[in-house]
Amino acid sequence: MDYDTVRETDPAVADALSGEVERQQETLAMIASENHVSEAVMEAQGSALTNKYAEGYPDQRYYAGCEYADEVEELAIERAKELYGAEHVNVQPHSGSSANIAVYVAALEPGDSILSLDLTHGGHLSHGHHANFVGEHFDVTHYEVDPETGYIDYAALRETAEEIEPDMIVSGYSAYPREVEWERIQAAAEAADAYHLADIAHITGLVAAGEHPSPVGIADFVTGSTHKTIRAGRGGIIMCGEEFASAVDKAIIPGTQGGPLMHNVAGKAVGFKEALQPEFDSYAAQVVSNAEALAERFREHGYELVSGGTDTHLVLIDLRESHPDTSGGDAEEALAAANIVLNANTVPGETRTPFDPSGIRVGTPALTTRGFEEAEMREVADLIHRVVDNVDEEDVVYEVGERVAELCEQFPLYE
Ligand code: DSN
Repeated sequence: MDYDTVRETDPAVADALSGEVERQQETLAMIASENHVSEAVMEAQGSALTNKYAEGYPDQRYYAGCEYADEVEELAIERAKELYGAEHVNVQPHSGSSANIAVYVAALEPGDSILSLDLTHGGHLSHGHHANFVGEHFDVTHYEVDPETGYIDYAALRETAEEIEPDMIVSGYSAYPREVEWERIQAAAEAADAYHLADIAHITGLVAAGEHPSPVGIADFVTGSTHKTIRAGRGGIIMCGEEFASAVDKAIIPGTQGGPLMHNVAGKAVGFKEALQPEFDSYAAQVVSNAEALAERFREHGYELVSGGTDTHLVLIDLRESHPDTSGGDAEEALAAANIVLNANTVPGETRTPFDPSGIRVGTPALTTRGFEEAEMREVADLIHRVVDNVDEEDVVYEVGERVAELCEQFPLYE
């Protein structure tokens, strides 16, 4: 990946692109929403389809010359249906957030009410945070996790749903380490006569591989992003029953988007094909085992984990008990200096600010793609612990960085 052709035209950008490949090669990507796609997915995303306008849907486009765009989109849809068992799939959302917005447009009127998880408890901006367009245009109430257990408080959720009778309940989360009980949320939605949107952005790969129960066929709408655990390149997806197909398709185009990013749709098609192979199931199982190994080792080091552990690809560490003088931001910065890249994250009952919260979120999808297994994950937990224990000790950070460099060399990317 030398970007020689880019270099001929634009050495500055070529340097940045090569630098990014090197950065990914030389760092441990532990941001739970990130992954490393295959070279095949990248090639598809960098293809000539970037030139093509294809507003509309296969065989119903507003432009001529869409025969290959149609082929690629049909393949992406067909494969997504096979992966998830969905009746209807739209692969055009530019991102998970765009997918959510389209669902709101398909099902709600401005001013309608949404019940969703609070951002600091693991929700997402596009679920109705007040600083987001969704929070501004809809009447949003938040549910929370149980402060004692860190699990979704399903009983309180249902109580709130029955009390406020929202038009939509949103489930599916960005920083929630436990399995989601879709049926219980669906029951609350039915009791309140509300739509149910399940946003599986983080766990698209786990759901596809059967490592997490699927909300498809339970919730009215299922959205996701395609670049996280599913490793199908940047973008979004919407799944629903036939009864909502037309509303969802119209909400994407002309409702909220113009021309689809057909090169990204091609990446999704290739990534979905990869996810249909048996090796992907082993990958997804390893992602979860690796997160469990990580969680166990953190517990051995005395860390407080939100919900006590994980069933998924991520672990959320609350530093307040174990390291009261170290913020999530301090930890993120020191770890980045040691080439371990993760993000500071709010935790339930947050007492600091969202800019420098009390936790760190750690994910295993990208390291698992590199070939890390439980033994390596335990060592990574040890390395993180050494840095978090010594955020101001440059020598320690340097030593950890040296070991990270060895691990990265041992598990190369994009050879
Ligand atoms: N930014 C993503 C995450 O890190 O969870 C969600 O879109």
